[in-house]
Amino acid sequence: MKLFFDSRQAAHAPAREFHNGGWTPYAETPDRTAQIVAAIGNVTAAQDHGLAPIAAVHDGQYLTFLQEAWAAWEAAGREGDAIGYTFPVVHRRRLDLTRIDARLGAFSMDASTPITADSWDAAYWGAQSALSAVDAVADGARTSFALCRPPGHHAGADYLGGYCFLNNAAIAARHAAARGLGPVAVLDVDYHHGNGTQDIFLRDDSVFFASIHADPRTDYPFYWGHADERGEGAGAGTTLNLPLPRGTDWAAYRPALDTALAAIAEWGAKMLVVSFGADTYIDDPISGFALQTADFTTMGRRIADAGLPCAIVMEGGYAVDALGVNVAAFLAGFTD
Ligand code: SP5
Ligand code: ZN
Repeated sequence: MKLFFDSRQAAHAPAREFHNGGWTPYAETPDRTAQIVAAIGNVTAAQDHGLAPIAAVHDGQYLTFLQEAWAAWEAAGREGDAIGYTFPVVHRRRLDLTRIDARLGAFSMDASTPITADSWDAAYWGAQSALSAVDAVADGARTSFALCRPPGHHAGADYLGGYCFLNNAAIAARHAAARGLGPVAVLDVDYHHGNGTQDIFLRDDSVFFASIHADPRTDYPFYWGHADERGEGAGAGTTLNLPLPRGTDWAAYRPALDTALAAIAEWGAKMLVVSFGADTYIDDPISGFALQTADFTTMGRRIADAGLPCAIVMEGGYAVDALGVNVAAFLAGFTD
């Protein structure tokens, strides 16, 4: 299976994040990609598709903001990584404010996703990796893997958050549909709910979104991923949320995966984009599920057995020492 990656994705390295009222070292580190590359090897360079397939998902003003934010932060004389602190949760009016702090707030869902000088390039090339993985499937591969970093599933059409800037899974899904591979379903098996992907496709009946994740009553992102969110308008019924309690092990996880795969088959998907997070691992430092390394192979095999061409995009996973073996274990389920 081909692994798509560009070394520019590793340059994004925020120092710290705001969590539970204090600063803590940033969990989403460049070492994550190094561990995965070391475990899997054989990197295929991502091809540059330009901005158009990214702009097919993301708002133009948001993309401009992402490209300008670091320079504006630096010009304001700030030290360290750019981060917002005021969020227009009630009135998301487009006031076109120019102060960098106002813009950071307008385009963020949290204060734990700092922007550095290298963030735009890293996110851009992560998206190109996802697009290249879709191309591999369009060109006949059964399965391909995009080592996306930074991850993507918390980023909405016009907001960053949860360590994510560009929604790689959504960009891949739209590109797959444009290449005639659809109808496309996105299956999100990261520990956290993929709120950005859900938002992007909430009213869109052309993409089915299914997510298995920690109950948002106890876990980030709290305000999305509850079982009663089923899609809206034309997209009613094309979103499926399967929240599970902390402590969930494979025996409890498997029925939810079967439910998601059955719904995807029933809907009539012809192509699958998998948002894969290894943060469901028992030793993940910021998460609370209890999957073992061998369970990832079983999970991969069950997804493969659904019989759909599949582009896998990397999301979370913060037990860095085990990340390479866990990703390799998941991918092995597709090839064993
Ligand atoms: C892609 C993804 O998995 N994003 C997860 C974002 C979760 N953010 C909320 C939890 C933050 C916990 N941060 C602990 C940092 C320890 N140094
Ligand atoms: Zn996650």
